[in-house]
Amino acid sequence: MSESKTPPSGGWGALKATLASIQPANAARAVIALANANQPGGFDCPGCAWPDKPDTRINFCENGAKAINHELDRRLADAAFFARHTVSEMLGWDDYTLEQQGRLSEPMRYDAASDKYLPISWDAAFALVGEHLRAIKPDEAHFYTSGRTGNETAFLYQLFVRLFGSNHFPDCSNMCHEPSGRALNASIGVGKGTVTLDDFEHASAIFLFGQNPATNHPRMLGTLREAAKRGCQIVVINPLREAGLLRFQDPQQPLEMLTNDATNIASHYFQPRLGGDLAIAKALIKAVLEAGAHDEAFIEAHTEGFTALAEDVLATGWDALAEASGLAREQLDALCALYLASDASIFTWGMGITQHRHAVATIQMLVNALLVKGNLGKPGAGACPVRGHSNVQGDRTMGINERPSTAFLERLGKVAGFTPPIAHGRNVVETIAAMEDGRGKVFIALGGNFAAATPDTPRTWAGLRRQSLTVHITTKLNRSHLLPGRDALILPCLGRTEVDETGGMAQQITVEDSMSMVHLTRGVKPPASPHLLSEPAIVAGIAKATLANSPVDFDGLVADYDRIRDLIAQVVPGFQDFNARVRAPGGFYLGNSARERRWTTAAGKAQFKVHALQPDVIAEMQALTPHKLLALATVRSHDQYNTTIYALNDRYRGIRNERRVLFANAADIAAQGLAPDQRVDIVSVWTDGERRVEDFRLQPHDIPRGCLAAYFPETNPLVPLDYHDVEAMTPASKAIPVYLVGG
Ligand SMILES: Nc1nc2c(c(=O)[nH]1)N[C@H]1C(S)=C(S)[C@@H](COP(=O)(O)OP(=O)(O)OC[C@H]3O[C@@H](n4cnc5c(=O)[nH]c(N)nc54)[C@H](O)[C@@H]3O)O[C@H]1N2
Ligand SMILES: Nc1nc2c(c(=O)[nH]1)N[C@H]1C(S)=C(S)[C@@H](COP(=O)(O)OP(=O)(O)OC[C@H]3O[C@@H](n4cnc5c(=O)[nH]c(N)nc54)[C@H](O)[C@@H]3O)O[C@H]1N2
Ligand SMILES: [Mo]
Repeated sequence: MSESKTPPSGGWGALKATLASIQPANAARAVIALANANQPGGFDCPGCAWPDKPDTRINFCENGAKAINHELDRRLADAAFFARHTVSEMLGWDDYTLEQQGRLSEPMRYDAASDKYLPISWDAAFALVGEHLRAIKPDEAHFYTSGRTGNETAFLYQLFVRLFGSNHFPDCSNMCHEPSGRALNASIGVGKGTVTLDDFEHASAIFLFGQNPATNHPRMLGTLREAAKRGCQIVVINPLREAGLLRFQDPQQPLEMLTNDATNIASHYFQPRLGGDLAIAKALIKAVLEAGAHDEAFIEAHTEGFTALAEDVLATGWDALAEASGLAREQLDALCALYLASDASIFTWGMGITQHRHAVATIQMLVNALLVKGNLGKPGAGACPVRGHSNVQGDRTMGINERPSTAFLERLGKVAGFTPPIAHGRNVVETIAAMEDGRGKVFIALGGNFAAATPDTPRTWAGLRRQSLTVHITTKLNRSHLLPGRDALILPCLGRTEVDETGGMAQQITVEDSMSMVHLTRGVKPPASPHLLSEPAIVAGIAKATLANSPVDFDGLVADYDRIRDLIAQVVPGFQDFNARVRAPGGFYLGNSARERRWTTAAGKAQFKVHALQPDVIAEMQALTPHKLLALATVRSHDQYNTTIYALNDRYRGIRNERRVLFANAADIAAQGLAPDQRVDIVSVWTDGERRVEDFRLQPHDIPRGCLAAYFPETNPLVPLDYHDVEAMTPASKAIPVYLVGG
C-alpha cells in the first residue's frame, strides 16, 4: 500500500514543520519548553489526549509542538492593541489573523460606546460577573467548558456552578465524543475506552474508524508503527484516502530518519460512504454469526440481548448492507474476513463516527461486533474512542456534565455541604437555542471558542449578542471575544506551559488522558504577562463575587491545589489518596470495569443493542430540492487545532496556502458540469430552509462518489442546529446534505 512518490507522514517534513512553528525570537524558550513536554516534572502536552509513552525522551509531535509554540507566543494582544482596533474591525479578520495577535495579557471589558475593549482590574471584573449573576435566575446562565482545562479547575468550576444552582454545562464534548460516552455507558456500563497502550502491543488487528491520526494524534502513529512492524493488521475505514495513514517515518526514531526509511501503516484501506459505518458494523456481526465464529462462552456468561441482535442481523441481507455502507460486496467481504481472522481486535474511532445523526447507534453496533467475538476485557482487544482535547475526558470525570448522576451530586453535596440542583442542564445545542430565544442571559466560557466551534453560526452569533454578559476565560484572541453581549469580559489566564505561583507557591495540576491515566502537569515557562491569573484563581474570584454565604472556602482551596485534590478524592470515585497516588512516576490508572469484565449496567451484563439500518439523510432531503444533493464532511486540516488556525497548509492532502477548499470525486465534479479548481458556493438543505457559504475551490480527491469534504470552522454556517445525533445531540457535521453552485 506504499505510495512511494508521496513523502511519508511524520519524518523530515514533520521536523521541518516543527522548527518552522517556532518564532525565531522564541527559539530558546521553545526548545526548553519542548524538552519538558510529557516528561516527569514537566507539563502535559496541550495538543491531544493520546497517552504518553513512558521512558521516551522526546514525547511530543509536530502538532503538539505547534500547540506549545503558539501558547509561548511572545507577542501580546494587550491594552495598547485593543486601543487600536474596534471589535467590528477585528470581526472582519480571519481566524488565522486573530490567532497571530499573540497572548491576551490583562483583563478587558467591552465598551459599547467606543466598540472597543478597555482595561479593567481583576477585582472590578469579578464584581461585574457577580453583579450580573446575582441579578438573574440560575436557569438563565450557561457555563461552557473546553477540554484543555485541568482537573482542579474543572472540579472547582462545577462546584461553583452547582452552588450557584445550575447544571447548564454545555462543553466541547457535546460536539465531540458525547455519543461515545452515551453508547458505551448503555452497552458496557462505562463511558470510556477499555484499552491501554499495552493492548496495542498484543492486538492481531486494529480497525481505525473515522479518524485521521497523522494530523490529529500523531503520537498514535508511533504506536501503530510498532504494531505494524510486528505484523498486526492495520485496517483503515475512511471515505477519504488520508495519505498520512499510508506510510509513516517516525521522528522519534533516528535510524528511520537518517535512512529516510518509512513504515507502511495501513495494511488495508476501505472507503465507505459518509455514514456507512453502521452497516459495516452489522456486516462484521453477520459474517461472524454465519461463520459460527461467535464466542459462545463469553456471550453466555457476560451479555444480554444476543438472540434479538442475531435475529435482526441475520434478517438483514448482504446486498442491503453493501448498499448502505457504500462498499462493493467484495470489499465488504474482504473487510469481514479480516475481522474473522483476527483473534484479538481493537476498534478505534474518532469524529468520522461520532458526528452523525445515528452516532450512538453506530457506536453501539461497533460494540456489538466486539462483544460477539469476546473482544472486550482480554489482552489486545477492546474499544478505543480516541479523545480530542488533552483533558476532555478528565473534565467529564470531574463533573463537567449537564446530566450528572444522582450519586455524584449526592457525594458532592455531602462533602461540600449544600444541596446541588438535580434537574438536568442544557448541552451545546440546547444552550444555543436558549440564548437565541432569550432564556439565556449570561454566558461564561472556560476556554474554547464557542462562536466558531458550534453549528449554525449566524444563530450562535445572534445568541451571544443577545446576552447581557459574556465572559471568556482564555489565553488567545478568538472569534468568540468579538461577539460581545451588552457587557463583556475577556479574562486572560495562564497556559499549561507556564509556571503557576498562585498562593505564593509553585502549583501543579492534573489531567486524565484518553486511556484513563491521571498524572501531574507543571508549567516551566515564565508567564506571558505578570497580569495573568491561573484558571483556578479566576474561577475562585468569580465564585466569591457571586455566592453569598458559600459553604466552600474558595480562597483556601486555590492557595494550595492539594486541597482541591483532597476534595476531589472525597467526591470522585477512583481518586482516593489522590495527592499521594498522583505523585508516583507516571501517575495512576483509573481502571475500567468493562476491561475487567465487570459490567456496571443495570442488569449487570454487557448489553447487545439492536439498531435498524438508518434512512439516508441525503435521500430524505433530496425530496426538498431539485438540485443534486451530496454529503459534506467537515474536517481538520493539518495546520489547525479546532478553531485555531496555525497556518494555511494541509501537507498530507497536498494543499498549500488556502483553506476554502472543497474535496470532491473527479467524476462528481464532471457530472455537475463543473471543473477542477472552479470556485463554487456550498448550499446546505434542511427542513427549515437553505444555508450558504461562498467561494470554495474544487479539489479532486480520492473520495467516493456523492461525498465531499471541507474544513471547519468555515463550513459551520452550513450545519443546521437541529441536525444532530438523535440521542446525544452531537451536531452531525460529518454528513451535511449540500448542493454546489458554480461561480
Ligand atoms: N493537530 C490537531 N490535533 C487535534 C485536533 C486538531 O484540530 N488539530 N483536534 C483535537 C480534537 S478536539 C479532536 S476531537 C480530535 C479529532 O480527530 P479526528 O477524529 O481525526 O477528526 P477529523 O479531522 O474531524 O477527522 C475525521 C476523519 O474521519 C473521516 N470521516 C468523516 N466522515 C466519516 C464517516 O462517515 N465514516 C468514516 N469511517 N470516516 C469518516 C474523515 O475523512 C477524517 O479522516 O483531534 C484532536 N487533536
Ligand atoms: N463543523 C465542525 N465543527 C466542529 C468539529 C468538527 O469536526 N466539524 N469538531 C468539534 C470538536 S470535536 C470540538 S472538541 C470542538 C472544539 O471547540 P472548542 O474547544 O470550543 O474550541 P478550540 O478551538 O479548541 O478552542 C480554542 C481556544 O481555547 C483557548 N485556550 C487555549 N488554551 C487554553 C487554556 O489553557 N485555557 C483556557 N482557558 N483557554 C485556552 C484559546 O483562546 C483558543 O482560541 O469543535 C467542534 N466543532
Ligand atoms: Mo474534539
